[in-house]
Amino acid sequence: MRVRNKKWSLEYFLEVRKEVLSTWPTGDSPLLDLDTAVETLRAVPEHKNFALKLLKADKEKRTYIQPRAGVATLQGHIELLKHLEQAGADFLPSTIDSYTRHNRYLEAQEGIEISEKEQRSFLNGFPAVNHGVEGCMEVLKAVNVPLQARHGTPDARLLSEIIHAAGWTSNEGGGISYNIPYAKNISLADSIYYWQYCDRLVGYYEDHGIHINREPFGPLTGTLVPPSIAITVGIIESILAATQGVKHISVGYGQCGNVVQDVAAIQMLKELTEYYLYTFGHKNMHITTVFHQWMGGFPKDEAEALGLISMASTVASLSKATKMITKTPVESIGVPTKEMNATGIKASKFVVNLLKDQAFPDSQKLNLEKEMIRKEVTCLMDKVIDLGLGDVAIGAIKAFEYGVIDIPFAPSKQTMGLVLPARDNEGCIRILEFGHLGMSEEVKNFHKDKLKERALKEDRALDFQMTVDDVYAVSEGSLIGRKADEN
Ligand code: 8ZB
Repeated sequence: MRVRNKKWSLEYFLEVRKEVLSTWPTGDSPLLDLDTAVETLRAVPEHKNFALKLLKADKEKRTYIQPRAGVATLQGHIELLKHLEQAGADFLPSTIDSYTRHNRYLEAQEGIEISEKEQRSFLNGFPAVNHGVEGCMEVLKAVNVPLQARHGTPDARLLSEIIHAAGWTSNEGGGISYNIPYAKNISLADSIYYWQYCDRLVGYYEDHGIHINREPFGPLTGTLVPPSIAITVGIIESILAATQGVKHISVGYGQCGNVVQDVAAIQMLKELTEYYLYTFGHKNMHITTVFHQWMGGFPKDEAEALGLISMASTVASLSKATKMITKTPVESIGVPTKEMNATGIKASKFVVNLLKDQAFPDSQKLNLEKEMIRKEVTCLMDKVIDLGLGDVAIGAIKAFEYGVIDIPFAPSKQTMGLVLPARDNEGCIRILEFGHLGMSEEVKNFHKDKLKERALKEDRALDFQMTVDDVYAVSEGSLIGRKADEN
């Protein structure tokens, strides 16, 4: 197997780099010379450095806010980001379009051209590769907060080169989290290899004294993903990144809906990521957390959507997540206008500000959820480490192959797809069908008992229908997809 969790040698990295930069004309820019890029990044002021601003948020114990946003043209994108900064975004994104995510730069180019002609975006994001280092630099120059690329790209090597050389100091993604939820049949070995490259690039910059943040995509499919599965993937990707020299990592998590479970998950996400990194020999790491506002189906009504956004903001604040990714009142429709995007930011920021001096209190219930997450993650990580004989790259690939790690509702054939989640009587996400998931009998029994409690309460069968009802429940105004008469 060609993928191993070993740091790439500089020679090997530079050899592959030549090939990567030759795949599209913008890879030819003199700004991609590594010495030049180091100088560019060194000149980025502290307040526009993603990693450093996150450290500040972490110190202040505040939850900073970041939207998603991206359109096809350079001018349109700059205007959009300025608008969102004005609305209160602490960090800015550039959401990358779907053609670029699949390395289809020719079609992205056509998208830019028609968008310029028609004066509206014909792409669902910002095609950073086509705009090149020079274009991405203009975007950074136009704003006063740090910039990150957010996408869903299995092979983001050229994209990563371009954004970092332009001074963007964060990149979202990972070999698992930007494959399984986003692609149908790209091998995990390939996507892990591509992301080792992206991480090695960041490692190169860190070796030259430049701090760049990396963020595994925590929510995965965004649909009833049990917290321990999401956290395990974040830990694996953090270890893979740290091996390549990454120092600043934000691990993410998508809101599940039960407040206690969500707070427990954010706390354990940080604690367990730090624990495993330390165990694997990575000492001076900077770990922060990201809370994603509800990633499942949204209510159509804009006021209801804002209610959901405000609830998410409450939980993110109380959990002390370092950053929160916002949604908008038109989530159920599609890509938001800049005005709607700003509305989501303002509502979120208002709640976060009100709650900035409060934290969720310790309780027995919180501790129980935290301990369950610890047990579950330990089961999965033990299996991954065993399967890879200590190598988490090999272990992760095998774990997915055997279904020992399995992500529900994914389009990818690279995950078994046997796991079925459902909510318990208080709305915590539990596991109804384990498939081959590597959990202990103790864990399985806990989940079964919790789900039985709910089935009993509703006088219904414990079956797939429960999962289906739960998938749609939030968009219809309840957390738990109870039998119709109990809603
Ligand atoms: C996995 C992320 C899905 C979310 C939003 C979707 C959804 C996608 C854009 C965007 C603003 C864009 N999203 N592309 N939001 N501008 N270009 O990502 O609406 O909430």
